Amino acid sequence: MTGTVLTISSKNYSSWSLRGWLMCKMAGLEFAEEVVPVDDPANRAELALLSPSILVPCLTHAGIRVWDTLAIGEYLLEIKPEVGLLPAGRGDRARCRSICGEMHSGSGNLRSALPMNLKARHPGSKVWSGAQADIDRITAIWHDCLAAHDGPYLFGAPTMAEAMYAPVVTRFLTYDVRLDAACAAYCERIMALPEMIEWCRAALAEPDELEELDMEF
Ligand SMILES: N[C@@H](CCC(=O)N[C@@H](CS)C(=O)NCC(=O)O)C(=O)O
Repeated sequence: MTGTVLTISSKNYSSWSLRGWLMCKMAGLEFAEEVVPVDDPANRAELALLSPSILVPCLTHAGIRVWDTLAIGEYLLEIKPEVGLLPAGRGDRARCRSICGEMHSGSGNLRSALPMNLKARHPGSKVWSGAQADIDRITAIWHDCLAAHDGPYLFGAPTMAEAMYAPVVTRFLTYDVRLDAACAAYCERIMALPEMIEWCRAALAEPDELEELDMEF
């Protein structure tokens, strides 16, 4: 495949693929998707050729390969500075980068206890205390940002923060996490984004769930 390509994996399970894909869509980048299924070990060899980290997402643009979601976000900022993937003011940009970084390197308990699975619904799920601490931190971030900018998104208009937190939104829905009105409304807003509708539709159309992937992924 030539031209601009985003290598991703399952739309049902791969939260990092969703983040990278949303960023590219939000930036208005024209790209082809290369979906590398992860259920076949042979695909790991193929993935190794496409993404040096053997992880997805990986963006190939103008002969340049960018792997790692935050690096893709920063690259998009360089090639599409006019799009506003980060908010306008320096302070808000710093805050946006900080909460994106916090998602990128943190919330490990949430990620392992509540793996992304768009097809699944677990009403009344019990959330253990480690994951609850991550949920409390994330909802505190959302409250601060929504209050500071009067919504409707974390920095007023959508930014890369929405892409970073979108998979968390889907987890809250999958695992029936109890949220207050402001956070529940924010989740609804994210799920109503046209890009999210497109992604979720494709995820639901994927072949049946793979039990072994019902874990941190
Ligand atoms: N820090 C990386 C994380 C990427 C990552 O963990 N990707 C997972 C999918 S969500 C992956 O590629 N897994 C492939 C595998 O385990 O074979 C990023 O920001 O892109």
